[in-house]
Amino acid sequence: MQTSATPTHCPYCALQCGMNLTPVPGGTVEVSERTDFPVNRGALCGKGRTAPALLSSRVRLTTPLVRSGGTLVPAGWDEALDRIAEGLRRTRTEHGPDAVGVFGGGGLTNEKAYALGKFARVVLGTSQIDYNGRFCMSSAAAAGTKAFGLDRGLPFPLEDIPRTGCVILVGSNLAETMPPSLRFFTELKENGGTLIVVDPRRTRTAEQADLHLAPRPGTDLALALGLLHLVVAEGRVDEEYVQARTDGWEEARAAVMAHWPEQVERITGVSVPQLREAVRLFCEPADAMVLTARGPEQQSKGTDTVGAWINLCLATGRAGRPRSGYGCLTGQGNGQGGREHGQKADQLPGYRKLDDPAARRHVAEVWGVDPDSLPGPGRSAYELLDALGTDIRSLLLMGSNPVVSAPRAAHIEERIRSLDLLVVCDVVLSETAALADVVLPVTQWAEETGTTTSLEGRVLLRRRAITAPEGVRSDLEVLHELADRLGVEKGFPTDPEEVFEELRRASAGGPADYSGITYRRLAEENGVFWPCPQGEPGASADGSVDAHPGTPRLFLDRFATADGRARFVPVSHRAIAEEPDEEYPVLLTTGRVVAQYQSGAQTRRVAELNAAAPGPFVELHPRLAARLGAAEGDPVAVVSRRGRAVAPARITTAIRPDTVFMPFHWPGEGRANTLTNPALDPTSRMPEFKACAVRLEAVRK
Ligand SMILES: Nc1nc2c(c(=O)[nH]1)N[C@H]1C(S)=C(S)[C@@H](COP(=O)(O)OP(=O)(O)OC[C@H]3O[C@@H](n4cnc5c(=O)[nH]c(N)nc54)[C@H](O)[C@@H]3O)O[C@H]1N2
Ligand SMILES: Nc1nc2c(c(=O)[nH]1)N[C@H]1C(S)=C(S)[C@@H](COP(=O)(O)OP(=O)(O)OC[C@H]3O[C@@H](n4cnc5c(=O)[nH]c(N)nc54)[C@H](O)[C@@H]3O)O[C@H]1N2
Ligand code: SF4
Ligand SMILES: [Mo]
Repeated sequence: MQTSATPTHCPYCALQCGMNLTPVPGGTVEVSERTDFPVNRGALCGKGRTAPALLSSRVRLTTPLVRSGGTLVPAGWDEALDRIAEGLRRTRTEHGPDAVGVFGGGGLTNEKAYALGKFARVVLGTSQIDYNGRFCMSSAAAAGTKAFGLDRGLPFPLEDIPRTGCVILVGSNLAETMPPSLRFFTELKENGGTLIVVDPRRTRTAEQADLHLAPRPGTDLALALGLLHLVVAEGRVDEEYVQARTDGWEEARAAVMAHWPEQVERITGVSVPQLREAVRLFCEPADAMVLTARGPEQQSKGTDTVGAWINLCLATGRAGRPRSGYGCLTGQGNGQGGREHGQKADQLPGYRKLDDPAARRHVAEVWGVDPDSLPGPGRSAYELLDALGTDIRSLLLMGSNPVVSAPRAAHIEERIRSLDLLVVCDVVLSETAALADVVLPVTQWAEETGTTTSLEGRVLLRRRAITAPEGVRSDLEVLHELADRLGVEKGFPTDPEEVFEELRRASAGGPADYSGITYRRLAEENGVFWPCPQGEPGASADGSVDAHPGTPRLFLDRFATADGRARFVPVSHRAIAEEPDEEYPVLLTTGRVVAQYQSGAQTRRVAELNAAAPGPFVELHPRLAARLGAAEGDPVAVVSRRGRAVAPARITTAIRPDTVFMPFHWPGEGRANTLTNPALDPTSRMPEFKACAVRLEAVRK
């Protein structure tokens, strides 16, 4: 047994905190501080600290399961893989290649995301692939691409935050969702900068703010327009910057002028003096930033909303400059890399577009296939899940648990149940895996090597620290075996470094260019920021070719558009898809708590985390609770047009009286997504997780 510590990264969120792992008896590891990684400098949240608990074979899958007579029973690998191959082949023969769907995840390493996308296009020949990142940062990605010509969540490292003058943090509760990152904001304030938090709830993050704006959920677009209106009215536009570095200001300005502060106050509930104060704090210092997270993004107008916040940055000259800029706080462990290498419906590796003939030619050549054989763009995540059992008859799922995390989840669960064949690769028997026809047990972070790309755009090496238990195989091995059984013997290596070498070539010349990055460099340099094209041979001291230093800061000289100028997007406010009415008078918003991760499939299996956050709840204001006659802890039913959920009341003045909040980490009666509205953003196809109309009912005990 290896006994020395292996430096690696956390399996959970996009901060990708560094940690050291030392093997201990019992097939698991001990976590210790890894201080050389600059993002967390050794600090970890409870999830990262307890992650090894899931390596123990008691809580995880260690043998394939196949459905037999209605129940899942243990099976050998060959039997399970043969059954999958046969089922997929049958679907394709009977219904065509697009009847097979693939669903991936932003937690998968770059190598897995790349291999999964290639598997769908080359082996299955299906266009029907998408992933859970669609539910995550897709609106910010769409808005960033429109405005800057490129989507990299943060165009600068987190270490720039303490050096700016003001940060507006829109709909992020990072004190709970990325706790070690709070340090950057504490340092900002120590340096004399100010923090503005925009959240309908006074969260732990909002408590740190110099100014907390608490808009009605789903009104961030109006809020941003109101602020920009005041910027114009108060003569705070940076005309020189707008002239030199942007296009489209006249149209955007015209759209903004229709949004009067008084009207914005009526829509958002944020008072005009507060709007003025926010503009003053944002505009007075030489530098400032806007950072968005899921609050404003998970809306049926998320793309326009983020566009409006970007407009605010552009009009005030706060983008593409040192210490100033717009950024999105990406969420999942590989939320950034997972959106770059081809598991998205419209995309090829290197952040290339599937409908771009040159991109198709380039990638087809790397894959050794005819460009014309590559399918076109497919459906977005919700649309794909909604088509299960109708157009799509079989689904291969890797790295997501949609029974808990998809909007309108009862309907999606029904769709999943109506499939001819569901295959789930997972480390545990998630709620979705429990519905599968075949479940394959796979290796996890500490048992396999791979790369992830953090929210900073920093490509990192996650290293294997221990040997996986007997009976489990890696996702790459699964794809290799299935490809082989479906007649593609070459092109699906099981060694992650070999996959990465191919990914480098496939991404070369694309927007997310990794061609200058190698495993060796990642090990030596503590990560490399993309784009990192391959240098000229001999350019580096040792004569190797990988000499490009990587790109920690983007857009300083020019934006990534054809002419180098950023684009304003003219946007106007519109209502949420489902406004409250007499029957459903209250707004529901959803989100996270610190001790649980996502659908909870992993963290609900960790005793310490479960003790800290044992179940769902409905957060509501005392006034709403009084009207309902509910006391703290009483069960409350929340009813929407999609269904009904019940959870204990958590009464607090920290939330607006017209809004209730539920975390989405639990299945069953308290499942928040039973209620949520799948109204989609027209551009990003993001569902409206953050606002729908509900009514509350007291539940007799
Ligand atoms: N503990 C924990 N950490 C995580 C995760 C987890 O599940 N658990 N998941 C990871 C992932 S994938 C992601 S995407 C990130 C998400 O990280 P965050 O975006 O910080 O998480 P959320 O709690 O979904 O939403 C943030 C805040 O948005 C607010 N909000 C709700 N509606 C609105 C609105 O209309 N406007 C505005 N401005 N705010 C609103 C909520 O009150 C909430 O406090 O976290 C990552 N880290
Ligand atoms: N109401 C509401 N719903 C939401 C959100 C919200 O704010 N509100 N947020 C949305 C967002 S931002 C996100 S990102 C999604 C996330 O929701 P999900 O997509 O459900 O994400 P996870 O719970 O992380 O699911 C990952 C699954 O893959 C497994 N897994 C982990 N690592 C691996 C691996 O390497 N290989 C394989 N094969 N499996 C692995 C885990 O055990 C788990 O079962 O939820 C979305 N749903
Ligand atoms: S903040 Fe995120 S990356 Fe860091 S330890 Fe917690 S879950 Fe892991
Ligand atoms: Mo996410």
